[in-house]
Amino acid sequence: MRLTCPRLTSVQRPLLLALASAFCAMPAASSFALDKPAAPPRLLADPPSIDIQRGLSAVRSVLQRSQTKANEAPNPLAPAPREAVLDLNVAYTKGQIWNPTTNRYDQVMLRSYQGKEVSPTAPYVAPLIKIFPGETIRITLNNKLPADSTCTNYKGDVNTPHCFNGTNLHTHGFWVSPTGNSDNVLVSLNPGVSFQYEYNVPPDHPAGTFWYHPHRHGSTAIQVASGMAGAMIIQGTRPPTPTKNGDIDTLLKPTKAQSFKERVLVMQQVQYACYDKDGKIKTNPDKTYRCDPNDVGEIRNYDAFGPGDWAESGRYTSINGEVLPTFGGAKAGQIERWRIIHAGIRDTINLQFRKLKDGVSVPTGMSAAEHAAFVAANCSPVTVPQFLMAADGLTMSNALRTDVSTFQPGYRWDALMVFPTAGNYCVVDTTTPAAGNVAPTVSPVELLGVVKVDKGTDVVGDLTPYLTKQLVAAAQVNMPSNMRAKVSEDLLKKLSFASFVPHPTIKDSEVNGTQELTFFIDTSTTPAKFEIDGKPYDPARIDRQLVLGKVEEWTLRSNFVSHPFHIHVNPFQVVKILDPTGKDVSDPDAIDALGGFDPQYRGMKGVWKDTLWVKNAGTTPAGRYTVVVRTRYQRYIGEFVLHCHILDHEDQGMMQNISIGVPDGKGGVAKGHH
Ligand SMILES: [Cu+2]
Repeated sequence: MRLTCPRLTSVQRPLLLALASAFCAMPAASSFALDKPAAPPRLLADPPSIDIQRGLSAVRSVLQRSQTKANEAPNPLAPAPREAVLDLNVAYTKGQIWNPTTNRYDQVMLRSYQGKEVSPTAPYVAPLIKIFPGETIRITLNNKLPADSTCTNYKGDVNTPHCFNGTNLHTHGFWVSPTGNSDNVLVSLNPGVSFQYEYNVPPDHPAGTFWYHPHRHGSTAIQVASGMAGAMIIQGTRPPTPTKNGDIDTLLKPTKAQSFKERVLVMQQVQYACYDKDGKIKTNPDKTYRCDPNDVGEIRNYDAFGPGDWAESGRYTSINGEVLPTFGGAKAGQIERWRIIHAGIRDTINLQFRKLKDGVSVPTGMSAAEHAAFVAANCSPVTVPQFLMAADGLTMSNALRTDVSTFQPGYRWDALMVFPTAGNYCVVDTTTPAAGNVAPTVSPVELLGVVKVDKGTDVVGDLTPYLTKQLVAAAQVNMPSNMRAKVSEDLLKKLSFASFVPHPTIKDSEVNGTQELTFFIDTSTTPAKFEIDGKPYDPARIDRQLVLGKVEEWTLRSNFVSHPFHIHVNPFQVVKILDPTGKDVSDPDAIDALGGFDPQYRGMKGVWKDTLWVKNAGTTPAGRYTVVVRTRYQRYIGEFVLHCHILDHEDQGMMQNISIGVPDGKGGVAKGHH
């Protein structure tokens, strides 16, 4: 077998070069596990798109008909203009999940979203919903799960997981009303209940990558861990003008030179288990979960959502419901937009792309530990860089070039990818240090899939100038004539997307208030208490009364391990992230050649997000980082929540109610009188 050394297409650090030459020098015989047969490729597609009835097209068809039959009345059931209407059912679904360790599908029965669009072979990812700014989306959610007395007659602690068959819907990252029949997570849909949500997505809503999932306090984690999550994409059609920023989608439209292929990836961690007759989880001698051929995997309760349990289970992160898939349709030199969503709850994903040795396929029947050995032996240590262009759906002011992108639960990154030459590329979840990981232990290396790249135009040399040149060429074709020069000049300045950033930077002079928040897990009690600011969640308490129109600086900390902070409605902008010694690790230039930077925080300064890791390198205040963000309370009033996005922490109390009210003119909130 002939081995091809990876072409060094990017600026590489000396250490990586040394590793790469060692890799190239490796004899073919050291390739791992070549005696095992190759796994059948499961080609990955985007999640199935849901069938949306659109008012505009419905109106158009009525109009067309009226030209021929002038007297025909319009269909009263047709959606109104600018409405997108769809149905989602929630039910138990029998399906299968590929198990690379046993080299067969495991049968499973899990709560899931159902519909004719959902793939019968990969049902544990919800359908993709694509809409436009200015549309009203009506989603009828039908809870078809079986009756559950812990929803209707619950007497226990609100922070003990319960009502596993109760549900509701959250549009994560949407900038819409949090109340009434909009993005209101304080409603509960008990089994048998249907409810129509109405999301009025304003015409000035940013385009981008968002997602949806259940958010009923008490069952959020068990449902999301069953695969109940889907991508929600707001498609951008607004070009930038000299006075108004536009959608980056208008730059990334197909041209003769570039297709700008888009992919949607929903990454999930479905932690199903099979039970013996005594109700115990079946395991292998190495403690990984075992399902025998006639078993049906389930997620019965929260027992397995503890620290380290995900890695111990031996389960695999799935992408669009498939484990270890092959990504087809890529071509050398083509720029692709990858919309990547972390919809899992129990593991941090550190994504890397590395060339697979020529002639090597992924063997079947590898254990989790063997996966790490396979990656070490066969995936080049030289990474294909990712050019991150949107954080949590929101276009960034500059592309952030990185060898590894860190996904915490709830995070999204849109990455521009260019595979320089034909061949196969490993999609790797590389190791995470304990403080950077949900677990919180060092996470093992996992192979998530393989990208098959066909022959195209090879890119020789550094990818940054290539990408810049291609984007400038696209700007010449796709941008309005009065914006071509400006957009091109920006791109030539370190890949700046200045004309596409949706929210203006919050200046020091704008800030007129402060908030502080501290996560904590009190392990001195049994069960442990999951707290924010010293208190577990109380549905009857408003933890923060905020005033519409104010702009506040929030300081976020954790006194016990790390937690991803998520707030509904208004996104926030990162100001600084100080490590325990007071050093700001969010600067884009906080790099040194030996990895002396924090990959999950580098370049976060100035970035807009809705979910952010609040790190503590230990279990006491001494290990805590100080995360400073700013946010504007704009347009929407009402009660909503902030919480930890390790969703079993949320279900157990790591959540607060907040309320935004209309100002009374005296610094407080006006109350109506009757
Ligand atoms: Cu947490």
